[in-house]
Amino acid sequence: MKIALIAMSGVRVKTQTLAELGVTLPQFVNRGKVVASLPSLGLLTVAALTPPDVEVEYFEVDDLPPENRALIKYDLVGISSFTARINDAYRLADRYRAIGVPVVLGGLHVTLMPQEAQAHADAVVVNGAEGAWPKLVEDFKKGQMKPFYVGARKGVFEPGLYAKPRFELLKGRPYNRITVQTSRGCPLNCEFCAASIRITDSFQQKPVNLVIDEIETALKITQHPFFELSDDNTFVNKKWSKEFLTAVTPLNISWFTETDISIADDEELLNLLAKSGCKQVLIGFESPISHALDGMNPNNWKTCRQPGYVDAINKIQSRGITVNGCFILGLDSDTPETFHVIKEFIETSKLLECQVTVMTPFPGTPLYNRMRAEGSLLKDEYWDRCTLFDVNFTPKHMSVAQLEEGMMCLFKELYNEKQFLMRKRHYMEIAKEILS
Ligand code: B12
Repeated sequence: MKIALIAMSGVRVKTQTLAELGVTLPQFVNRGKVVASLPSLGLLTVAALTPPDVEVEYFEVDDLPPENRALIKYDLVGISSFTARINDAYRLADRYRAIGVPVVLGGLHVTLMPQEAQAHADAVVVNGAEGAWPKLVEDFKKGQMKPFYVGARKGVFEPGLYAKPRFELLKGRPYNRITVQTSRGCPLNCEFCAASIRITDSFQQKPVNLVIDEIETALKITQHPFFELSDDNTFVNKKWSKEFLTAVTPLNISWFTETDISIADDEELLNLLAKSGCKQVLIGFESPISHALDGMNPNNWKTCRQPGYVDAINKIQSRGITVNGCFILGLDSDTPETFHVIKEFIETSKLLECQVTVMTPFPGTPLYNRMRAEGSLLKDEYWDRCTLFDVNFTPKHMSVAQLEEGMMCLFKELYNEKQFLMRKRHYMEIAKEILS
């Protein structure tokens, strides 16, 4: 038996002017090119959960010939997609089914919209593939595959459920970056968050020895890869974090991850981080305006932390770790003046990099449900606009056009060579201090 696993990868933006202008700006393109080639860790995990007597092949959808009939030789096709490309995924699934190849759909979007996905699949898997995929394959072999499987929402890193992603499926492919996951979920529980928090009941942490083993395995397959941890928030558990940083340091790798500003409170952690090969941390500041953060987290965590943003950036960057600060445009209290405030903050805080995106109601998030109830979604199920760059709702204190234009202007102001050189110069001043 042979299974084809297909990743709907790549970066996306729907709005034509944005595609032409916004995301063709220098810096944006650079980052886009680098990350666009990231493999699907979800499917490498699905592959690992497949019984060993079944052959598995991994594909990036954009590498497949337009007529995918070659894949007719596969007994089963599994497709993974995020929301932005789910309609492409459905079309692909429909094509396979039309030629008699059964299709299974899974992943973040499918978990949150299983009924929608069922219209395009022979079987749908919700939550993690752990706890569902092995059974599905066994059922399929017996000709008894069911239309719906429920995967695990906890214990996914524990024996019996955990499977080491099959990095060897990437051998010979041109990936220069590899993702490794150390945790699922995040206790901050931001209203807009559409990441792995939506497929887990509570924060789940992978034991350090398993993470190190995965990195060592990936190192054997690709030449000097740069590692990206695909966590929602890596350093939630400070004890685990210190153990991990101590264990990863001797591997001599370069890596990047996503976290929150609480790491700046812990000198010991920052020292370990600086030695560990971590080059950059991505932090969701969301807004430099305190009241704009009200109600974002159940306990207003980000509002309370906002006064400490600049100090935290200084502390982290002064260790030689750059901070990529994330900001959201179109928050409830944002007005046309907000764009300027964000630009000012990015400049004065001396962030080396910034990622500015538009507020996006992804399916299954409390934000989506609230906006739907308030009637502010431009269209129900506007999935191809769930890219973080395309506006798909009416902001409270701006028109859609004002938000789009403000975003476009801000992009031009931030993502140009002059700004980047300025940010780099700021950072080099810090770096000189570290060396002296
Ligand atoms: C790495 C990453 C990427 C890589 C993706 C590589 C890939 N093909 O997977 C790249 C850089 C290409 C990327 C692109 C984009 N991304 Co991205 N990305 C991530 C990131 C950081 C980690 C994802 C990951 O590896 N998770 C770990 C794996 C193990 O989890 P998983 O995929 O959920 O898989 C598990 C289950 O879902 C299930 N499963 C998954 N697929 C399948 C399939 C089958 C058949 C089965 C049975 C089970 C199953 O089993 C797996 C194991 O348990 C997340 C943020 C985060 N912290 O999660 C954002 C995230 C997924 N990205 C996001 C977005 C918005 C985008 C873009 C739209 C950005 C853009 N404008 O271009 C594009 C997507 C475009 C597209 N092609 O659709 C959002 C998606 C939200 C959503 N609901 O859609 C996230 C959550 C970030 C955020 N800010 O909200 N991204």
